[in-house]
Amino acid sequence: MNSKKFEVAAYPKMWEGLGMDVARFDKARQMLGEVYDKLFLSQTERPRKMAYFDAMIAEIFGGRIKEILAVKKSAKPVVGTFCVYIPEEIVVAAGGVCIGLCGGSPGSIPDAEKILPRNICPMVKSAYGFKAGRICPYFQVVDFVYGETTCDAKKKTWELLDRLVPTHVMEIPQMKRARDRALWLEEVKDFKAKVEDICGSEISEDNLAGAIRLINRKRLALQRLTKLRANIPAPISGKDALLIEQIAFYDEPERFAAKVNELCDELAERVEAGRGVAGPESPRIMVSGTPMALPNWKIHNLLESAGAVVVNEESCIGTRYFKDVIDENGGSMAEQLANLTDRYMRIDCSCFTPNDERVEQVLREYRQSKAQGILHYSLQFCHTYNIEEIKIREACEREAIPYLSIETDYSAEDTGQLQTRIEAFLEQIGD
Ligand code: BJ8
Repeated sequence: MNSKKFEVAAYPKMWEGLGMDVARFDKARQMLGEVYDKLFLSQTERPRKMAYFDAMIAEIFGGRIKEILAVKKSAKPVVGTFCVYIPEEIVVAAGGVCIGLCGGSPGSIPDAEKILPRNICPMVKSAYGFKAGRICPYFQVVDFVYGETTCDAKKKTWELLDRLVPTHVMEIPQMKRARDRALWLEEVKDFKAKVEDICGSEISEDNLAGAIRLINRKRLALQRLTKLRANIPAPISGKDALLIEQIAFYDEPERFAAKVNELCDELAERVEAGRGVAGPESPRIMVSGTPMALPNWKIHNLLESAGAVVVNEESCIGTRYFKDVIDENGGSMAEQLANLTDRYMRIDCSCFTPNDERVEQVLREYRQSKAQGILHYSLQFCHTYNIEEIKIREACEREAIPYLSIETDYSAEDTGQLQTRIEAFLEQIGD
C-alpha cells in the first residue's frame, strides 16, 4: 500500500489557456484523486505494472493533454467521439488523435440539466455538461466532435452541442442488411473526407494500413488481458481491468498496447504461480450492458467490495470495443474501407434490430470468462439496453445462469439499495 497520498496533477495555467472554469475544475481534480486513492490504491495484491495506469490517471488532466496539444500544433486533427462506431483508424491514419468523450461523472450533470431534460441518459448529460460547464480539458482541445445516431438522446443532443463545439454526425444504420452495410460504407467514406478536409491532405493507403495494424494491436492487447482474467483465481481485479478499458479511449495507442502487454506478461506469471487478487471462493461476475465511462466505477466497486471479482465487461468500454479486429489483407483504399466497414458492422449494440447476436455473445463471454453469474447493467433511460435486457434475462433463465439486472444512474442515492441486492445475488451464487 502507498503511504503517499495519490494526487491528480494540476495545470491551472494550461487550463486557463484552454478557456476552462479553473476554480471549479480544480475541485473535481482533487475529488478524483481522493476517490482513486480509496478505490484503487487500497487494493491488495495489485499487479506492479498497474503503476503505468496510475500515472495515466495522475496525468489525465495534464501530461496527456500536453501530448495532444503537440499533435494539434502540427496541424493534425484532434477528434472527440462518443461511440465505438466512429472509426478511429481513420483519424490515426491522418496522424491525428481520437478521444472518447463519454461522460461518467455526476459532477457535470447539473450543467447539462440547465438546458437538457432531466429524464435522459446520464452518459449524455454528463458529456454535454462537461462542455457546457467548461470542466473537461479534453472537450476544450478537440478540433471538432463526431456524434452518431445510435440513440435518440444522443442524436438530438448533438444539435445542441453543435452550438458549443463543431459537431458532425455519422448516421448509424439500425439494421444489418446489405443495404445498411452500403449506407455505413458511405458514412465511413464521408468521415474520411471530413478528416482529410480538416487536415488539408489525403490519407494514403499505406497510412490507413498502418493505422489499422496499430489499432488492431491495441485491441489484441485488450483481448489478451481479457483471456488472462478467465483464469482461476483471477490475476487482476475487475476495477483495474475496467480502468484500463477506460484509459484505452484517451491514451496514445502504440504506448498503450505496449503497456497492456507488459501488464499481461506479469499476469501470465501470476497465473503460472497460481496467484490471484481474490481467493478461489470469490464469486466471479461478468458485467454486461451499457458502457461505464470514466470515472464511473460504481458497480465494480460495489461488487468487489462485497467480495466478488469481476472477470469480464460485455460493453463498449469492454469487449464490444476490442473483440473484433480489421482484416489486414486489404491493399487498395477500397478494400481497406470495405474491411473496416465489415468489422464495424459486427458491433452488436442494442441500437440494432434484431440484435440476437448480442445475446449469443453474452453467453459466449460468460462461458469463456468462467463467470458464475451475470449482472446486467443499464443506465437509466437507455431504452434499447433496458428492453434488450429482457432477452438477456430469458437466455440466462434458459441456461440457469445466476442473473441480476440493475438500472441506475451516476448518483450515490441508490448505493445502499444496490449493495443489498448485490449481496443477495452473491449469496445466491455461493449457495
Ligand atoms: S455502440 S452502447 S458506445 S451507442 S447508454 S448514450 S445508447 S441512452 S452508449 Fe453506446 Fe455506441 Fe451503442 Fe456502444 Fe444512448 Fe443508451 Fe445512453 Fe448509450
